Amino acid sequence: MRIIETRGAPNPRRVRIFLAEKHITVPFEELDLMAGALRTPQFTAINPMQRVPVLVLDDGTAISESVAICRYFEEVQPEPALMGRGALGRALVEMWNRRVELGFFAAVAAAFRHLHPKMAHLEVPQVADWGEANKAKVVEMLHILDATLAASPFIAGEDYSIADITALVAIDFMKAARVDWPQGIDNVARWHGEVSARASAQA
Ligand SMILES: N[C@@H](CCC(=O)N[C@@H](CS)C(=O)NCC(=O)O)C(=O)O
Repeated sequence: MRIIETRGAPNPRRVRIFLAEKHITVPFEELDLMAGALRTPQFTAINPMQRVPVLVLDDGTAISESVAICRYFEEVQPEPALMGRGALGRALVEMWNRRVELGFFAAVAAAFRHLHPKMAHLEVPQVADWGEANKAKVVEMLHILDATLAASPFIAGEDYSIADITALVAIDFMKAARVDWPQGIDNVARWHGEVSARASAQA
């Protein structure tokens, strides 16, 4: 088993944090996405989406999509539960992770991909207006997260979950995406300090 990744990229970091929380060790293989290493025929055969991370099992089965990789490890090793407990808990974690991933992480990524000059060769066409529009979506979602975190310690409730991992990685990627930290999100700041202090955040 191995995970193919690019160390500095945000989606692989989601999986590394998830694994660190579960104390699971998996060997990593580094490919440089900025140098075009995901566009080769060899890698395309592993993941036709040409994206990392990819978990490659010993029988050659390739699992891409960060949440699918996390789901695999959650099933293999349920504790500590990072994707909720019971019908209600799992539904709430899924709801929040999808909100954070589709409404927040994707917006940060779009701002980065459509505005950063170093992404011009990978994001074709780069649409600057779309990048700018997504900066506003990032700020909007941060205020939604702030209201949530006013009422609970973690995004999906009482327990740390994959939704916190997705949000942490997205927030930390705001710097590269050149999205400024807005005023008035003190609850997000409190939560960010706490989740950043967990050992897994260094993974
Ligand atoms: N939905 C995928 C997204 C994966 C993704 O976009 N990965 C980025 C790195 S963070 C990538 O491989 N980019 C390569 C490229 O844009 O060519 C997931 O959840 O894993």
